Amino acid sequence: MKIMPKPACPETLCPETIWPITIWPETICVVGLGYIGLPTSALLARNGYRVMGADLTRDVVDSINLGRLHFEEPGLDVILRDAVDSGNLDAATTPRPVDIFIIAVPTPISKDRQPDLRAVYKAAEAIFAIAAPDALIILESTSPVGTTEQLAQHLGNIRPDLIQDGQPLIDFAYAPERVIPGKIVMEITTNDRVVGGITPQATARAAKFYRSWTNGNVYESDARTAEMVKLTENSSRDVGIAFANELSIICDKIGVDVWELIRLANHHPRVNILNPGPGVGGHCIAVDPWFIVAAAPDEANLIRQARLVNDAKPAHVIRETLIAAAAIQHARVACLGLAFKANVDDLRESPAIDIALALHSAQQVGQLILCDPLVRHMPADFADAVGVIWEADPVRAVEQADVVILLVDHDRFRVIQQDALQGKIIIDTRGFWRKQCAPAPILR
Ligand code: SAJ
Repeated sequence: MKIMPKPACPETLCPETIWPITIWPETICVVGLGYIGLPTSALLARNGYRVMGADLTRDVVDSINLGRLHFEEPGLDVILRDAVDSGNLDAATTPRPVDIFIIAVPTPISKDRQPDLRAVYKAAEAIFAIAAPDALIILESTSPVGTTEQLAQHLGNIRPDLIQDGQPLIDFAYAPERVIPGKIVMEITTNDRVVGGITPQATARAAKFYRSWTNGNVYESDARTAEMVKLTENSSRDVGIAFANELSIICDKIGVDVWELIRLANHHPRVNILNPGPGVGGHCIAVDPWFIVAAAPDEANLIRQARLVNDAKPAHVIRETLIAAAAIQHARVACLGLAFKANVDDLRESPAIDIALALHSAQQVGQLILCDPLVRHMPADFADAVGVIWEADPVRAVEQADVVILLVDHDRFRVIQQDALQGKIIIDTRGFWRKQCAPAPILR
């Protein structure tokens, strides 16, 4: 692998790459090469930065060094391959000393719904061990308010030589990622950013860095506010989805078509209701609001309630499906879509998986057929499930079913013709067919 020498000035053109780009003098290390860290690394490399990525998983590192993506994300495969071929990006299992470190590791919640920051601290400690004075450490992982300040305090425990007059010699800033899976390449480049350092100098440095390679506005604040901005964005969306999900349950009870209801209500100039679904999945919206609840349990009542409403939605879908299945002897139920949302292959925290698992163990279901054209194999959750059919082709999945439950609105399901749905019970949790055709073949 070619390693580009650190250039003397940012005007140098890189002859090795296909991009007519500027080479930036600062070197970057991104710790955590998942859904955020890898696209960030590849795009930084494309923008002329010399980037090394660090990830604990050997397979991930090996596949990146071969220019291969280890998850699906539109448009990223080519960018990654070019970044590696250019010599601007390589990966290893441990970080190397650089000018700017970015932490992009997962921050899940524990069983008792407390933020689990072990990966952040592990990444930070690996960085502390090698960091030089004047390094900049940017935390991008969604984190509870105060985390960036706490990391700066923790530096003294690992590297007392990097503390002078009680202050860290390293700059620390928080700059949350805000990109949506499925559109990551575009959104990393164009979304506005909020950047907050623990000092004005750290804020200014981090802001300058993001302005050098992204096109959106970069808004400067302090670390605590930037941390809360991120949690607020995802909580706002969760509360909005909870409202839509609650409406859908109310509508099922009172016999109103929720999609028609929302379509009409949204014609009001100041109403914009989101879409109901089978529940909220993914590793962000279903998790981050709990960080606010953990910090202010007596105050965060609406935020907690929204989480509970969204978490309860899969049970409602299961109930509805079992009522439908009970009307048919040995009912064959096809679940269309297992990912946590449309057009991604990501199964993490997917309500569709929970629903499919519950249907598999229900006696009303004679045969369960699973279909997700973006997920290549039967998910591991069903490894021990006897008698479940994995069907890659949505048309064939529908053909075999008495009850069709649409759990994810993948574009690939558009191949299913209206005629194919005739005579079947359709449970359309996303309003997929409602949104794209009239009259809709909804039977509930
Ligand atoms: N969903 C609905 N109804 C809707 C919108 C979404 O049921 O109207 C469901 C989806 O199907 C999915 C879940 O909510 O199960 C979350 O999907 P999403 O598209 O709302 O969000 P994520 O988790 O893919 O990404 C979110 C984004 N946050 C916001 O839109 C405020 C993204 O910008 C963040 O960067 C990301 O979380 C993150 O990493 O925090």
